[in-house]
Parts: sequence; structure tokens; C-alpha cells
Amino acid sequence: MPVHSSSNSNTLLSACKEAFLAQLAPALRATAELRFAQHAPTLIARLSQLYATHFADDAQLKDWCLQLMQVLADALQARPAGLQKLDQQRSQQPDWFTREDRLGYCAYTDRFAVNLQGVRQRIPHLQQLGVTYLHLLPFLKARVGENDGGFAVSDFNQVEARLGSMQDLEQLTQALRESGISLCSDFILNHVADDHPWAIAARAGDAKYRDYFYHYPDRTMPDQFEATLGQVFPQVAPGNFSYIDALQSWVWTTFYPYQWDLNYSNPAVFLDMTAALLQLANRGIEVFRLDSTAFLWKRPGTSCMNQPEAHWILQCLRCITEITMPGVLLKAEAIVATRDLPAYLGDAQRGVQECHLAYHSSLMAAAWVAVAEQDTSLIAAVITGTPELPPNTSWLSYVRCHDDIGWNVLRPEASLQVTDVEQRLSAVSQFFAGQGGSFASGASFQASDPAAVHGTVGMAAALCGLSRATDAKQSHMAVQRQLLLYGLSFCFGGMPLIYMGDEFAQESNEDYRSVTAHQYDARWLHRPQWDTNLAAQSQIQHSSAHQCYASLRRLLQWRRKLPQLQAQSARCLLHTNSSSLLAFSRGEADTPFVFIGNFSDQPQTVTLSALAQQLPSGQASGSPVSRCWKTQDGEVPPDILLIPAWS
Ligand code: OTU
Repeated sequence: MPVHSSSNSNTLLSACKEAFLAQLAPALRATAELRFAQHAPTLIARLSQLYATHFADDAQLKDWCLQLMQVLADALQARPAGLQKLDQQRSQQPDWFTREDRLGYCAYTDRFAVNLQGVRQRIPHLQQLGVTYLHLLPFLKARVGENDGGFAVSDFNQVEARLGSMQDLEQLTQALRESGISLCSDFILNHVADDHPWAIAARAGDAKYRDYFYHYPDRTMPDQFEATLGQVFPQVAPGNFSYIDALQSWVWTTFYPYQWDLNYSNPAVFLDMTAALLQLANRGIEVFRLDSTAFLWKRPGTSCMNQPEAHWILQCLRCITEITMPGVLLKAEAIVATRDLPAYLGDAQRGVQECHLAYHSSLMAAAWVAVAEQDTSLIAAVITGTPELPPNTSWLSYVRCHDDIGWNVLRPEASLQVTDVEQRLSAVSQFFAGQGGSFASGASFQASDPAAVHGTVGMAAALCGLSRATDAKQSHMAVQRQLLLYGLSFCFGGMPLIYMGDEFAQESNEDYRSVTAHQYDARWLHRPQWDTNLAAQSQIQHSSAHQCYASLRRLLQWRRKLPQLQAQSARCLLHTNSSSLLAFSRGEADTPFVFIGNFSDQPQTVTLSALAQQLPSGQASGSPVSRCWKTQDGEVPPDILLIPAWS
């Protein structure tokens, strides 16, 4: 058994340091040594925690750590000079991505611009909006046939042929960087496709690669696990295990049966995945959206989500990027309850660094609940439960993404307010599916039975009522609702993200039902093609596209001028006299900024002096010095009022 004495870990650390530095060109050594000194002690300690028991003795653990050092050194050696320069600049300004002028945009490569070369042609559109970060949904070689929109990767070293080549990727990252835009790519950590070489080798009987996956000869363990596991796709992919004939085993498949969960308790998996990530970063990818981070570690008797080891894996990856490429950002995709989210950003008090960014999925879902209920109590609870950010981290605040809006993350907050959580969240889901005279025209996603709460699909504009609007006033209201949600994401305190099409209030894409590879997954309802006509309309007044586009741009122009909206600046929830209003202040006491959002379809009265008294400064009453955006006739709610300073 390994001995975990501190003298052993110091010996391991020095052996790693020596091995790492010895592989580097002399010019790289000084900086690398500094970074190593800062981050390797945590890295080695965490790796030992994760993997020491896997090895027969300390010598084997050391051998494995030295292999990892080789991977790190190779990546640093191969890092292009331009990216090394970026690393240096960003280490000197570690809050670079938290500023108020940062803005994300998210799109499928093919739907946005046919292929990676096409994306370059869309840079002017991104620049017009002020985008500084582009998330292209998975573009690496994916499984043939169904592949979950690219989330079943067959090769981390190849681009999907119809989207381009690695050379196109490098050229695109370069062109984007020259335009001040960082490319974000998914890194699908939790699983690979069943036609990835590791899965093929496992099927062919290679024992090494069998152990890259979780496999069980009979149902004993799967049944034991299932007792406490949830289900992501209960309708089309029920259960979490798939029987694979070639392996004569049940393989762990949290998502679709063709997505095989990687076994991170096997150190070889960690090593190979690290190498894959670093190689992609050297192509110029600046941000990694780490997919499904919550699921990385399995433990019987638990939901197998948010396990401590999953966090340690992410912390190790962070130490590794800090040592080799500190300009790279890690973004956690963990669709979990508010209380489980902050851990993905580390813990300042314990000196733990994890991801730089994390999706605030419960804020997003709660904002939609506020639209459905015309009541802000749930979102206020989410905001109250959102702690201050650790230094140099940021939320990713968003309205829509390529996935469904999952209501289950809100159960803890919803249960504080009502006894029948199921009923409350089901009502929201039904509302967005257009039932009960609602204005929305989305659909429910993957409920295992009609009463179960799962998710909602549909483009934001459709959920806000645009598709069902029968007159100009209703269309106007629908766009206002969408702007209210985007306004919140711009002001909350994080990097906002625009989901392709939302800038033009694009509606849902009903055609997916006729596409064989998409028809069973209703998320394709909100994955439309770029619409050239709509883009043209956005330039013409008196269209919904224009109302949306022009107003979003105006809001964004304001946002860039408001340092109070920097991700890290303080937030304070303000009480109002209406349950439909959400109000909070941002920034320091001397120059607060106030956000007021009306989630009701009726005008609401807000007493500004009463709000003023609640500001951190407790400052005098007054009126807003500036109203940066308002409805056309000043009357029609929902509306937001942004007050950048208080007189
Ligand atoms: C992520 O999703 C991706 O965003 C999805 O597009 C993929 O299908 C999935 O992983 C598998 O790669 O819970 O934290 O619609 O919200 O699957 C992982 C359900 C996830 C998604 C859920 C999600």
C-alpha cells in the first residue's frame, strides 16, 4: 500500500519538478519554474488523493506522475509563441474576462455559418454586437449517425470533416483573436462516442481500454447505482447503463447509449484526457466549456453528481493549465442546484481554484419561472442563495442555450416557498408548452410521464409569446419579455451570452421532426439555421427583429460603460412593493447602479425613494439620472429600468 507521508509527497514533488523542467527549452524554464512552484504542490497533492490507492506502491504512482509531467512539458514546448505571449499578458491581468465589456455568443458552426471558414465571414456581425467570446458547439469529429449534436466525440484530434480541418480551426482562432474574440470549445470530459478508438479497442477485447469505461458483467452494480441515480433523457434513453454485446457487460452511459462515460478512477483516462485538452489549447482555443462536469465521479448510494473527486479532477486540470497555459479559461457546465454551483468556481477561503466560469443555470431557469408566474419570489431566492464570487471568476449569465431549460435545479428554492414543488414546476413547464391560455409556444422535454417535471424547449422568442402574437402590441410585449431576460443577464454580474438567433428574436425551428437524426430529441426545436432574412429585417424599423436587435445593442452599449456591472462588483437585492418586480443594486456605495425588472404584464409602481434607502450607502432619495432603455410608449410592461447612478 502507498505511504502518504509528507516526506514522500515532497520527494514526489521534486521528482516531478525535475522531470518537467528538464524537458523544457532553457528560455521557457524560468517562467515555468515559477508557475510550477505556485501550482504543482496542489496538483500533486490532489493527484495523490485521487490515484494513490490505484497503484500498488509509491514507485508506480511516481512513474505515472512523471508520465503526466512529460505531457505537460510537451504541451508547453509545443505552445505557439503568440499563445505564450497571451498567457503572459493574461497572468498579469487575471480578471481580464470579468470586465463589463465582455460578451459571449453561442452557435452551432454549421447552423451559423456552414463551416469553420464561414464563421470568419460572420466576425463583423459579432463585432457589431460587441462579442468578445464565441462558443461554437462541438465541432470535433463526432460519431457517425446520431451524435447528440456533436457531444459524442470520436476523435479529439480531428475536426468533423464537413466543418473543416484542424488548419481551418487554427486560422479561425487566429482571425478571432485579431478581432478581440476568444474561441470557446466544448471539451466533453465525461464521455466519448462508442466509435472512439478507446471504445473500439474495448469492444475488441483490449483489457487496457475496457478499463477506460465502467463495465459490469451483470445487473448487480447497475441496479445498486440506479437506486439513487437520476435520468437525463428518461424518454429516449432511460436508465444509465447500456448492455454492450461485444463486452458482454453493462456499460455506464449517463446520456445516450452511444456516449460511454469515462472512468476517471483510472489514472490512464485522466492522463489521456489531459493530453487531449492541452493539444486542443495549442490550436488556439482559449476557453474550454467542460461538459457534464458534475458527473465525473461515481459513488454508490449517491446521485453520482457533484462528488468531491469530480471537483478534484477539475482542480487538477486548473493547476495544469495554470502551469502550462495560464491564458486558457475553464468553464464549468454543471446543471445543478444553486447550492452546488459555487464549488465549481473554487473556494477563496480555502485557497482552492477550480473553473474560471460557471453557467448560472438556476438563475436562468428562475428568470423564466418569473416570466410564467409574473412573480419574482423564486428568482429572489436564487439570488439570495448565490454567494459572492471568488476573485477572478465569473458567472456565465444566459437566457437560452442549445439545451432545454431544466426545472429540476430549482427544487430546493421552490420547496422553501410551496409544499407542492412538483405541482409548481409542472405548471411552469405546462405554461411554456402553451397550455392554459399561455402566450408561450414551446414544448415539454423528456418528461418520463406527463406529470413529471423535466425541461422546456423552444427559442426564447417563442417562449416569450412572439410566435402566438396576433397583433403588433402582443409582438411588442413578447420582444419586451425577451429583452427583460437579456437585460437581467447583462446586469446580474457575469459574462452574458447571446444564443444565436436571439439577437433577432428568431422563433423555433419546427423542421427538426423530419430529420432522422434529430426527431427524437426536441432540443432541436431551438437549434435553427441562421436566417439571412431575419438578419436583414433587423436593420428595418417596425419589425420585431429590429426592435430586439436595436434594443439589445443599446443595452450592450450601456453595459460597456458601466463598471458597476463588472462580474465581481457587489450585488444587493432590494425590496419593492410588488411581487412582480425584481430590483437589485450593483457596485460601490458612492455610485450604485440599480436594476429594476417588471415581470408582470401590468404596469407596476415603484417608489424610487424607498429603494434608495436600501442602497448600501443608505443615500438620499432621488430620481434616476438616466433611464437607458424604455418601452416605446413608456407604458407597456414588462420593462426594465436601469439606473446607473443615484443623485
Ligand atoms: C450537456 O448537457 C450538453 O450541454 C448537452 O447538449 C449534451 O447532450 C449532454 O451534456 C451530453 O454531452 O446535464 O451537465 O438537455 O441539460 O444533458 C450535463 C439536457 C448536462 C442537458 C444535459 C446537460
